[in-house]
Amino acid sequence: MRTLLIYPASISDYSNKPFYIPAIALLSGIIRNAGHPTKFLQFLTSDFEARFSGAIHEFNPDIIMISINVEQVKNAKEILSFLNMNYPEIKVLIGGPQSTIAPEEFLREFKNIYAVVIGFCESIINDLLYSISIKEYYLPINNVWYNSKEGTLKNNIIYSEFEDKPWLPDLEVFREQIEMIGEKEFAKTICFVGSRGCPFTCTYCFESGYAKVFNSKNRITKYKKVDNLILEILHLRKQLNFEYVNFYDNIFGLNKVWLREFMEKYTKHIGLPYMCFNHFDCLDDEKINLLKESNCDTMVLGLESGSESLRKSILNRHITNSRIREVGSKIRQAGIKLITFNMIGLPYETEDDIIQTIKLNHDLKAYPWIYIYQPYKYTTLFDTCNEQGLLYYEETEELFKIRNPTISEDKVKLYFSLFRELVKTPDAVSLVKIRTNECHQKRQEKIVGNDILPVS
Ligand code: B12
Ligand code: SF4
Repeated sequence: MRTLLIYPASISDYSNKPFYIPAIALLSGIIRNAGHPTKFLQFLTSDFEARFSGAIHEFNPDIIMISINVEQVKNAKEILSFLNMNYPEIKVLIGGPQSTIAPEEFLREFKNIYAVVIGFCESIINDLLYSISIKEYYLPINNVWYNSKEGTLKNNIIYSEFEDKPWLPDLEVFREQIEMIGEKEFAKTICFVGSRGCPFTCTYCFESGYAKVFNSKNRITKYKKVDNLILEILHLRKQLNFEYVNFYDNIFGLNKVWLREFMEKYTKHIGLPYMCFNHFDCLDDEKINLLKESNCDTMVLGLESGSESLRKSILNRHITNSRIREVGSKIRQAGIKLITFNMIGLPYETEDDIIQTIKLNHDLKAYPWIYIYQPYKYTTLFDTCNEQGLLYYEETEELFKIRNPTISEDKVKLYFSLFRELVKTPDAVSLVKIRTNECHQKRQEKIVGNDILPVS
């Protein structure tokens, strides 16, 4: 089963450089371990046809696997159309965050897709390869939906546990990419996950959509055995001399018992400095100490908005600003660098809300990552914006955007471009702030279910 693995270009590619992709490393590791050859193509631009045809002729794959996230949909769909036209005989399998949230959209649009894997793939890939090798194409495998002549064949969807054994990532599959940018550069993006899932359902995040896909009751955070995580890191370290580790769990070390064991074993066997994502509401003194002692040097935390009421009513994030300040100062005292995720241009956001976000970042002495809110289909906030008539489709960018009744798009763009400078010198806000009546529209609130949502 010769398998060609594809990572399509992203529409907002920021780096234009190849990087380590954990899902590809994992897939290739599983497939090679079962004795099948793999090859990987990462497209950095949408201009893929010549390279793709060349790779197909040279490698002659039986199966093509495409990993898709939301920013890659446009390019993934171009690739799927191209395959449909030119190589309809090759089995195409898709997976990743976007095919998990929208499996039917892909299966409906592209009849050449053989199957979609919904969620995590570790325990599935070998069964699928086996079913293809014995030409029993529609075996009932959890989390796999097939395209068949009779329509979509759906199997059960479960939020699977990590398996007891380690699945070792394959680095060899990135050989071309490593040669392109050099080992030192490639080593900077090495990353791992120790858990998956999230106990929260922030409205703008895909976790709010996954709660529907997986049935929220079963969506409890799952943890990898610490020993297996350590084995994975050691396995890659033998092949590549990376000096820094990135942990990509949604909330790293959410479970304190797991974090204690991690601290002990990571310190003993690895010890490299690392960054992780975390959550202001999930950190206490002991956890911050455990993170520091295990050599965490940077934490990335979602602040999103400095306006407590907006955070609560629009984003379903219930933490207070005083708690954020308290936790932020403990992180700083521990000597850990603090990076925050921030969004502006949120539905019903006012200029004053943006200024609160700037000031809170300043007080936290955080380095802010700033984004303009992008409503993503299949999230709860997208549905709310849609119901309230705020959405429009921007043809040129092929994206949904919001028409905000409380602030203009130009003003949001202005704050976006000045955001980092204003966090450094928030007094300069008064120079930027041009008072118009648009920013004083008062937000009213009503309660819908458990969430408090705004009325226009
Ligand atoms: C790290 C990260 C980033 C990093 C990326 C760094 C990098 N170089 O890769 C940064 C911060 C830059 C980033 C940016 C963005 N991200 Co991000 N990010 C993540 C995060 C935290 C980890 C991703 C990861 O590597 N996971 C570990 C791997 C092993 O898991 P995985 O990729 O999901 O793969 C598993 C399965 O999906 C499946 N699988 C994957 N591919 C395939 C393919 C096949 C064929 C099969 C069978 C199975 C399969 O198998 C794997 C193992 O079980 C996730 C959330 C999370 N914890 O997963 C969000 C996440 C992927 N990001 C998300 C988003 C929305 C974004 C942004 C669009 C945000 C923004 N507005 O700018 C950008 C887009 C960037 C881009 N250019 O594409 C969403 C994507 C949702 C979606 N529907 O696609 C996620 C899920 C967060 C969320 N809950 O909303 N992100
Ligand atoms: S805490 Fe983070 S990962 Fe969890 S739902 Fe909120 S934004 Fe998503």
